[in-house]
Amino acid sequence: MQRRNFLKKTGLGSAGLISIPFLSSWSKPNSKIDPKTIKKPIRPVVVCTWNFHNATTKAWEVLSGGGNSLDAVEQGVMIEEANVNNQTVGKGGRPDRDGNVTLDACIMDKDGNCGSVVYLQNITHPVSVARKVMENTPHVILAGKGAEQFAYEKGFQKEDLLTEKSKQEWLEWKKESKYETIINIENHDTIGMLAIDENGDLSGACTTSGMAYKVGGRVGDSPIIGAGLFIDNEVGGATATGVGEEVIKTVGSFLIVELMRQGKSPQEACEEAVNRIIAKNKEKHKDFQIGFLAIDKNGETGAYCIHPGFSYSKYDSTGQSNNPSGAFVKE
Ligand code: SD4
Repeated sequence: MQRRNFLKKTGLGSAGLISIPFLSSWSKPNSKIDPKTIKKPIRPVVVCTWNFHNATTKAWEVLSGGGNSLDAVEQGVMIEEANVNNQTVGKGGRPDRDGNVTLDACIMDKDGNCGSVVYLQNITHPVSVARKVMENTPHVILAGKGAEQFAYEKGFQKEDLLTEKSKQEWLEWKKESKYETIINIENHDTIGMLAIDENGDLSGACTTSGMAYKVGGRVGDSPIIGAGLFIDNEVGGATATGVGEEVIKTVGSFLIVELMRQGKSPQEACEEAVNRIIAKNKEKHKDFQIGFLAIDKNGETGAYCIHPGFSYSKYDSTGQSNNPSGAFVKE
């Protein structure tokens, strides 16, 4: 609504129609594009999973200052990695069943370069280690001790990530040691962020401490390129939150980007990805939360989830909003 008003005010709505170069790469050679359906791209723009306003605010600072989308998503998600009150990301994250906080993160740029760390311990900013993997090594993924050693070589400091709060909750959990996912509590708050800078280039990042009290060694979808995050600068990007096992099985973020390439809107693509998961888990899906968030090259966004409660934060030139695109909850 806010954006519509802005477009009206600035005359960028139906009047300022322009052609979009990327369309040429995925439209069929003989297909006719109605110029009336082509809107001026919204840029810069940033979106992230959940209500992480501080994270989108930081990313927006970078973008509105002329910064690129890669710096924006890295610096944006770092806010939550350092936020000890977020018990699903970075420092303060809930530990695995043995009391170890193990982090997963990845980052992907406009050229399809990507870096990822899995099962990383003692480092508050896994996304920045992932970026170093992308930029300073010929590899994509570093795991565990090797990733940690690499981080120290790159100057990252060793820190104890287990806060007193998370420790006490874990000790409480240990009394029963019963593992079950709890919708909207235990698997909540992973941050996946997607941004388009003023050049129209896309980047994304995703970072998490994963499922609370997971089996030691477990890695979720968040650091897996194509599952927790995927970016294609010609088409758009997608990211996921929730039960990572199900997202990995459907390669959810890649699926959404490919569906957008075939012409689906971000909203339709997210719905299709969620519905495929539901179709494979006719009863089981009632017990888990999964949310997808997507953006297309035009800056249009969409989101969908299995249970109510999923939200996302968005920042563009019209300002900041939460759940901006209306209903997206699958009951
Ligand atoms: C995982 N997808 O490790 C993550 C958890 C998550 O909000 O998204 N939490 O499976």
